[in-house]
Amino acid sequence: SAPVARATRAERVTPAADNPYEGRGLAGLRAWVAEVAALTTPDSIHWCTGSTAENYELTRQAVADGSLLQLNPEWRPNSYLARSAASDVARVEARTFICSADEAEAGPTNNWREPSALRAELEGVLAGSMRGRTLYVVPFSLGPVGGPLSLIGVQLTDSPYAVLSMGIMTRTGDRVLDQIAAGTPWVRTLHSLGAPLEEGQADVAWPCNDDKYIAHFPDTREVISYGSGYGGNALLAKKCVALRIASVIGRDEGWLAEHMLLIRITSPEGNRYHVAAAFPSACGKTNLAMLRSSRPGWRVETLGDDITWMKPGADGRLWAINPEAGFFGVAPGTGEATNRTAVETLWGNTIFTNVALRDDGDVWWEGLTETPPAHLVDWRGEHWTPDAGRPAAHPNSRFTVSASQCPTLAEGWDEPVALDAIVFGGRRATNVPLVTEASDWANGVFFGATISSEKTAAAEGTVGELRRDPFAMLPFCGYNMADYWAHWLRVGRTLSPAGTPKIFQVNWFRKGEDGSFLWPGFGENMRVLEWMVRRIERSVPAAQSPLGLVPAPGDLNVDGLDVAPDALAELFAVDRESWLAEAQLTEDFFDTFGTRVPAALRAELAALRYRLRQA
Ligand code: GTP
Ligand code: SPV
Ligand code: MN
Repeated sequence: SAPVARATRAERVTPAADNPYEGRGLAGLRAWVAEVAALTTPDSIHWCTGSTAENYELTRQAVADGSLLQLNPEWRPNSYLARSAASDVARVEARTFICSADEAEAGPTNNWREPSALRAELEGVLAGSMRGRTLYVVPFSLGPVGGPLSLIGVQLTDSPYAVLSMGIMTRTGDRVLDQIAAGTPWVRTLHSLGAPLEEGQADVAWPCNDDKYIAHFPDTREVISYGSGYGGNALLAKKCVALRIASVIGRDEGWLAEHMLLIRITSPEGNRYHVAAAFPSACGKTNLAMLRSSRPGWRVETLGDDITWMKPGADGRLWAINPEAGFFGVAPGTGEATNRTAVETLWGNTIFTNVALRDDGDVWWEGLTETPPAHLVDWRGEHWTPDAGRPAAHPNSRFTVSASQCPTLAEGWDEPVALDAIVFGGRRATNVPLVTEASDWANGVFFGATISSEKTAAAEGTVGELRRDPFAMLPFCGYNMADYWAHWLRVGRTLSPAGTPKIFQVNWFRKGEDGSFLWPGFGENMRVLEWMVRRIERSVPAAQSPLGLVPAPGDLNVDGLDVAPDALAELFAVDRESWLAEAQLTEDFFDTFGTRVPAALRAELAALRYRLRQA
């Protein structure tokens, strides 16, 4: 097994004394639940066991009360559609807070709030907020229960939808309670929809509140979320714990919590390689994680599609797991031609959110089929025809499904794997080449730190706007981003030279003058992975570009590919003037972090400018 071990309590930075509940076993958990119940005043408390019978009963109730719509079991067995409130469709970054004691520790990219002040504000809104509802206690494990890189927590929530989704996305239930009883440290997360029900008041299908808070207390490893029932705002194990809180724990314990997919590539020779890749939200992680190779003999298997934790092992390699147990994937654009593996994964046992409903009781979204059905009920519940002039599914509509249903799930997927490569990418219509290889770890960290990407529908805001999204972690890093870069550099120094993963940058989204994508993407991305593997194997040399190493002429296999030679040239074109302008923007960006920016990254920027200025 992998030479990685979990930090012991003694190695943890947070002393148990800071947390009045931790280390007291179930008594500590019960004390916290009682305190939250006294504040939020639910009608009842339900301790989730994670059993099939419980899942059945919760689902039955949700269908009965109209919060879930059962799909036609003939087409989609045990599958459901949830339609959210129109105002609650994505992560709310402006209402996401990092409440470290010291403002500078949260850094300029996070919204900081003074912890005790925000705690007091939250106590105000939480008071009585679960009236008329049930408080569910959901113990969860990120990573296999008791695994070497695993972390456990508990989510308290008044949302049955969150309970059912957490049951898919994480390992839940009694076996986690056993861990708490045994004294394992755990993370507290509290979630309220902020929609109390008065005596006799009828409920709505998607309760929520216009006032939202997604608050993180990194010093006490704690999350409080109020007002939203959607995705990363409400399934607190996911972005809140597995990224924002875990990134802080990783900083303190010497590991990394990343917004990355995780795959295994098998070459025609039968050699296996493990690759983690960070792309911003809705920029292709699930698709690459489920890639169907267009190249004979090459195979990709899925380990994870959104989050990867990685820790240096005693052997000098970087060991990785996917801490999740399911996929919360973007529906639009998922079809037979783009991601057949996802389509097959979704055969049943799936919760769909904000997709369209077909007349035959099945689901549909833009891109599932080329031609839309003649009539649908759209994500808002309104009649829809192809001439409606608006999408039938919300652009951030999603599916929630167990990883176990994925036909390409890698054997032993929940065991740690040693990484051979790390990939960074973004959605860039211009400038960024199809693939570039970093010269070393520090150069790769510079790639990660300088990602910019066009905004997508995964968060509220203007779609298409270019923004910096370092390591695809802009919305997910629980501490100062510049300290996080320093941490990456530090982790790199603990790896052995041979055990250090190669780092690459990719961009599947470059566009030609006519506005269409220059690269076919999806299964054809295998060609880029193939080149990476040949580089890992040291079986091909690379060519130099000012940005880094690129495929030597002929080394990127484009046999049988419908890409014109000038399109290929355009995919790798480096416009020095635009790149010098980008370098200036990078400097401006670095300056927002002041002296915390690691000197190694300043040096990388200087070296890039030097290379760009050479004729
Ligand atoms: P999150 O779950 O939000 O973190 O998103 P993600 O990174 O997993 O993105 P996902 O794979 O769901 O892709 C988002 C969108 O990008 C979908 O509409 C895809 O069809 C599209 N997409 C993914 N890969 C490619 C590609 O190689 N080329 C092009 N043109 N589009 C792609
Ligand atoms: C993302 O936005 O990166 C997602 C969806 O994966 S959410 O869980 O809402 O964060
Ligand atoms: Mn994501």
